[in-house]
Amino acid sequence: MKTQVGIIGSGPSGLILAQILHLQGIESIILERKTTDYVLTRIRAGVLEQSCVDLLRQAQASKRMDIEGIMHDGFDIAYSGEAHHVNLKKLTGTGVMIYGQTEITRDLIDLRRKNGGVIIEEAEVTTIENITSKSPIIHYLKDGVEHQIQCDFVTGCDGYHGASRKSIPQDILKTHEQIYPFGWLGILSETPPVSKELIYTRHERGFALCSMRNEMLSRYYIQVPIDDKVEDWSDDRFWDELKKRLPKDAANKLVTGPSIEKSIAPLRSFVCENMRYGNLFLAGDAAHIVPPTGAKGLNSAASDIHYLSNALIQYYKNGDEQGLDQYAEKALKRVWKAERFSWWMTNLLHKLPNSDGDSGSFTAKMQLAELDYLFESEAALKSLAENYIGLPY
Ligand code: FAS
Ligand code: PHB
Repeated sequence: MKTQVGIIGSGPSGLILAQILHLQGIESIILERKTTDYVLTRIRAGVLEQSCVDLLRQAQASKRMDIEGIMHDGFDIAYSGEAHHVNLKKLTGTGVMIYGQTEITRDLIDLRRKNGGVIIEEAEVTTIENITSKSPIIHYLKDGVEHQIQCDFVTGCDGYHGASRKSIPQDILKTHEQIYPFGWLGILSETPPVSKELIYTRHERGFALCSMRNEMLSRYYIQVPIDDKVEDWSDDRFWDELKKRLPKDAANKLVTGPSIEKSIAPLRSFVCENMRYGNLFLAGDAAHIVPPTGAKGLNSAASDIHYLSNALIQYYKNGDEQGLDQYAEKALKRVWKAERFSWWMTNLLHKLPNSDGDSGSFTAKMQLAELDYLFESEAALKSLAENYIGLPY
């Protein structure tokens, strides 16, 4: 089999790229090791930067988002029992869109099927051959049989555990990683959100986040030790712990209900600097991971796809390779700033090792001083706001 662009992974990175290339008449094949039904069971990101919204509109994949998405002009940060508002709209002129990654994936898979695009499901990519040649070959297993696809370019959109990054020779691979000693226990419940906008909470018991997907679908998270198991957390235990971490008025208003999804996500910061190797291009979680605190995971995947799709279109339309040659440098520049912001917000709001409670440690004092400064200085708050809505592409 042959195609122009071989895309490994049908998460948001692979699907958005395939759709934008399709609109330009550039052919691609998506290889996905799971079924698309399985991919649609994943509950992940919820907050979209305006640039990500614009990219989905450019991909003509925003019809349902433009109807069902909710624009938020700000969010709250609660600490020492009080909630403080971050007015994104006033500070930056824009807000963020609340629309679940699962819905984005659903919309893109529907579009792919409608325009006859190929997604080969349950196709596990094992190796990529001749990566530095003009026609790399993707090898994949399906129903126990080995297949291959020859392409001009391979895009590794296969997430942190995918095969593409592992195809880069170890002796040239350059990665950076920080693993946090805690995770996020998240639940989805068919209950009205506790507040109209998000509430990020710093509490001596640990971080908590109140988010949502729509007026009757709430998403909550609490920080838990990295070795906690989801079966250790009954719904009742979760709701009790969440209430202990929220400001009183939010805790009193909280509508609880049965969880329809419950999982623990580990937190890590990770960057692979080789976002290009030969004719293999990495994008999204295959190249970088952030702790979800700053809502930058999906949004950084979007900026990669913006740069990569433009570069591929430039190549196929005018034979110009400049975009491809500059891709890694351009994408990494924005990725590192998203990594910094996510790392900063994670260290600001989570219960960190050697910080026993509010008054007991220097670390906790630094967090509280930073939060006091944030809400006393418009300059500091504007800095947080411009990072949260997303730095320019
Ligand atoms: P994805 O991981 O979404 O997709 C990669 C795809 O490649 C998968 O479908 C996988 O099955 C497939 N694949 C892997 N190896 C393959 C192989 N060898 N062959 C074929 N296919 C292969 N971000 C936020 O902003 N907010 C959040 O709250 C948030 N929560 C998250 C929770 C979890 C548990 C995880 C893992 C991530 C979370 N993220 C969050 C980040 C997440 O949204 C990612 O940024 C986003 O999924 C990135 O999309 P992709 O790059 O497409 O990678
Ligand atoms: C979510 O709604 O899943 C969400 C929102 C904001 C974050 C992380 C996750 O920072």
